[in-house]
Amino acid sequence: MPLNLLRFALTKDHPEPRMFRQPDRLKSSYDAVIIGGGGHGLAAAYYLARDYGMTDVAVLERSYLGGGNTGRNTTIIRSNYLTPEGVKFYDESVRLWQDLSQDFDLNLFYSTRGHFTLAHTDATLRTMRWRAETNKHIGVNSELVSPDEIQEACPQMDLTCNGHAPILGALYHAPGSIARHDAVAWGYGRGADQRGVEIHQQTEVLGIQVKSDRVTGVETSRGTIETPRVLCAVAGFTPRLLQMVGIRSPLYVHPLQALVSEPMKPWLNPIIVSGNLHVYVSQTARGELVMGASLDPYELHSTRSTLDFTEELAAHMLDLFPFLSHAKIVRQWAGMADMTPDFAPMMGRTPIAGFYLDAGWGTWGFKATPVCGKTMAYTVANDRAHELIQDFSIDRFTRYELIGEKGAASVAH
Ligand code: FAD
Ligand code: PYC
Repeated sequence: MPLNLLRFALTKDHPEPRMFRQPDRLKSSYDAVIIGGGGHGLAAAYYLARDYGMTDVAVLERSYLGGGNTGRNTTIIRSNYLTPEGVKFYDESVRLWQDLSQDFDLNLFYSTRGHFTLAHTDATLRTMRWRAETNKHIGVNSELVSPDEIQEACPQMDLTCNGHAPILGALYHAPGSIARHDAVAWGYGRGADQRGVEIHQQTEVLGIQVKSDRVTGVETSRGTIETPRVLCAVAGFTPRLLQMVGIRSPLYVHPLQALVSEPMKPWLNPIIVSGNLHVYVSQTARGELVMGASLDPYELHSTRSTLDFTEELAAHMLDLFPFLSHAKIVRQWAGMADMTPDFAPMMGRTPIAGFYLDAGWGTWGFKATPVCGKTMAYTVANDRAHELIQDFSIDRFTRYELIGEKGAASVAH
């Protein structure tokens, strides 16, 4: 171990500044409280402070920053969705991602790789063509490509999939990217903190006070806070928080698992997704293969991992990449995905005045972190839904105006 590192470890005074302050007490009131210190809550805090000068804001996190789905996701960023509402929304997010490292003065390892969604059946190919046309119409770079073009971009792939699921083509989305998830939480957290927002970790919201259908405060594990505005950005915990304010929603929570291989020399540039095989993979700058699959097929509020998942995923990966049969898996984990029936988010104002919701992010919300922060900050500051999220309001379910995004939300469900 280098001497400097040892010296650093043994000294009590660590001179490096922390990413953000750790205030030792909560105030008795704030202009706004954000529940959830994941990417979405922190991004909203950052834009509230930066764009609207709202700095008397507390972010309350029951555990540690980014420890929820933000730090558990596989970081695929893209805008090749199916519905015009979705494509426009995610496209704005992809635009915002471009400048984030510079805005934060922090390397987010944003890396544009190109994204292939493989089609192994005629039906899938038809959906890919539909997506490509919707995307192009809105100005998003997506196109249908042939097996030869896939093979050229990824010579290691067995396009017959061991003979039992031959690849017929793919949707190719050149802007598809990956990034470093923890750094996104740290960047937004530090930026919010530098502008005066207070970030309180190990602070769980246990109750939300409502009088005459208006939010008045929150009860936390460290005391009660008065506030006229609460933004709830808690992903897989959303049903519990909605219960506190008596709002019903059609959300259901399923585990979503992922795993990572040992580091290897770079061989895979693009991101590869196969809905038919229920598998996807990308290679990080460190050389690890990050892999995932579909949701676990039952509702469960838990982050446990299973051997079933690993075995199935490995089998499908070997269909695509037989040469990986000796690769080692080094870590496995799960997050809790807050799923909506139409695979689109639930965002904006709610029937409780001053209570705002950023939820329904299921398996697809990391890429939306910047645009959610921007649009939710606008919504909280103006008490009016930003135009990009108007179609995602929670009352669409009572109006039966769903946004059918299932064919494009992530892998297959
Ligand atoms: P989180 O990051 O989960 O933050 C919510 C926070 O709220 C948590 O830190 C939690 O501790 C806190 N909290 C909960 N209850 C309370 C309370 N009562 N009081 C205080 N704090 C509370 N999306 C993509 O776009 N691309 C992908 O490739 C992708 N891959 C995924 C892979 C996996 C395995 C998983 C699980 C998800 C994936 N997602 C992906 C989805 C994405 O991770 C989420 O949609 C996104 O991270 C949600 O961010 P968030 O800030 O809303 O939630
Ligand atoms: O949203 O692209 C996505 C995704 C892939 C895997 C999980 N989510």
